[in-house]
Amino acid sequence: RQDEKWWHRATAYQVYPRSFADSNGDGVGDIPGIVSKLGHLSDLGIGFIWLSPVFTSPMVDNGYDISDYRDIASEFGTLADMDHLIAEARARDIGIVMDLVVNHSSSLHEWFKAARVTRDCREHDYYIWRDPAPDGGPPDAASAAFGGPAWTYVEEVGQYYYHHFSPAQPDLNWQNPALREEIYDMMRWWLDRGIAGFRMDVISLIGKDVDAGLYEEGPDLHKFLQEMHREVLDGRDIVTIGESWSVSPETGLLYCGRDRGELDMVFEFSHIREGWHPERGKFAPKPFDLRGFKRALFDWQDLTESDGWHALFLSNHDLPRQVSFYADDGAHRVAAAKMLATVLHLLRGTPFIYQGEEIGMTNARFERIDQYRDLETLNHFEEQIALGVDPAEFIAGANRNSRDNARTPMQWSDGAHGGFTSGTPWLEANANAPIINVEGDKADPGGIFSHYRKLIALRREHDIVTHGRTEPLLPDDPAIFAYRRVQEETCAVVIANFTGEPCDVCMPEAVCGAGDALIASHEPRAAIEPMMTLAPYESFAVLIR
Ligand code: ISL
Ligand code: CA
Repeated sequence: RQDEKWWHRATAYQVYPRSFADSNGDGVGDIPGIVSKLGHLSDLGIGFIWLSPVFTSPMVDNGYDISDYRDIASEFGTLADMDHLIAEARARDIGIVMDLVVNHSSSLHEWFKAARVTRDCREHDYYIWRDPAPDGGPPDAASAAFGGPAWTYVEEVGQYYYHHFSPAQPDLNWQNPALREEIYDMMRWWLDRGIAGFRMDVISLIGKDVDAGLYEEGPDLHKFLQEMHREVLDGRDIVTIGESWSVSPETGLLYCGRDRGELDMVFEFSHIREGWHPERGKFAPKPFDLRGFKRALFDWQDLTESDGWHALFLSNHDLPRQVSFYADDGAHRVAAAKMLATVLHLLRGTPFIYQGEEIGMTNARFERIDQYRDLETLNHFEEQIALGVDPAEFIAGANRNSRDNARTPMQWSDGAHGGFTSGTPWLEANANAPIINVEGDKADPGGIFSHYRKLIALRREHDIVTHGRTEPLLPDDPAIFAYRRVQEETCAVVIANFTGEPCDVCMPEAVCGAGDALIASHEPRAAIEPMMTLAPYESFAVLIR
């Protein structure tokens, strides 16, 4: 295939450095720790790592607040450590994709430090400033994503600056061409060090027009992405993934259409939002509806069938553990983890695994607010309690959807703190680390790791997994996730029971037939029969020629 890129056939793995592996016992994961675990990742068979931010940062938002884009946070290591990681990964055919956080910087970045003392410097205009309202208050009523107003006043300059996230994350002014050139130059500097691409944090926000109240997918978004492509990305064999909470099937191909000259794919969240309460947000409970979830994923399969590309994921560092959120982290945990992997990895696109997912790590189940570390959870707790919400109800919601669920230390062994650190971890390890850990799971041929390894190999070995068309099956079934992939005369049928009960499935005649077992969570199945009974969370795929 002439137009095939390396990342079409690769599976990605997200490393959240703070929680991955601590090499020096200070309780914080680091780059030498990642290097020490590359064997685990190459065993799994992944093609590239998405590395959450490792740049110099005061860590108000765990590195999504960068104070020096050209250096490494001292708690994570040095630039030399980073170069070493890039080289060691490359030696195992693994690319390193870095996290580009350029909607905002840290308030401790040199640019902002200069910008906040006088209006008469180049850097002042690198940020978004507005005069106070006539009453001295903020220019408008916009609120910030992590709580409180989106505007903060700075005495010295007599103006407010805009921050979509916390006050420690002032938004960069993309309208300023000199600022854009600073960013492009920094991107080229990293690419020249040999990285394999960028994951672009909240990139859909950079074209905003704050005066018009347009933040997501603002008027200049695609103009800037095209400029970035021309200035930095064009002609390099890299991969780019933009994060967008607002992208829809209507706007998806504007980012990743092949002739657009923008990005290769986008992380879109419509399937994730299906699990959130539409008005009360992520901390309020809502029953999961498989039909809406399937519709969201199939819509994107459809959208990317002949243009663009689908970034496939259920988990990341901002989301709960998938086995806890969508399925069962108790009695059926192993089958449930395999089922989620099967349905996602056999879709068309590039799958992203979040660290620990490959062994079925679960939500944290903390009991007290002081066990949490994430500013989003802590700020929302304050706000909600002030509004009269019962603390126990909030903790229940946080146990379901707090970002810290994904951030507890990686569970490597049954040792103290899951073998993550010899010291005291910055966030408590999950109490189930003695039972759920890499060593234990890998020792089991029926374990989750080995299931992931097979799925990753299937994508590399079978053209149909990489390129086949996707046809939803039983779209209205509330319990079964099924589809088929089709390429010329060949098809692969994927069927999964999304429930903890045995389930009878009635398959359309046209997709039935005998073939080869591709993968199975229970007894291998080599045929699709008109009537089948699936065990709780059973999943499998059959290749029919
Ligand atoms: O986590 C969220 C849902 O509660 C989002 O609102 C989140 O802030 C959004 O996904 C943007 O995320 C990205 O940018 C943030 C950072 O905190 C996240 O970790 C990052 O993935 C600000 O840089
Ligand atoms: Ca450390």
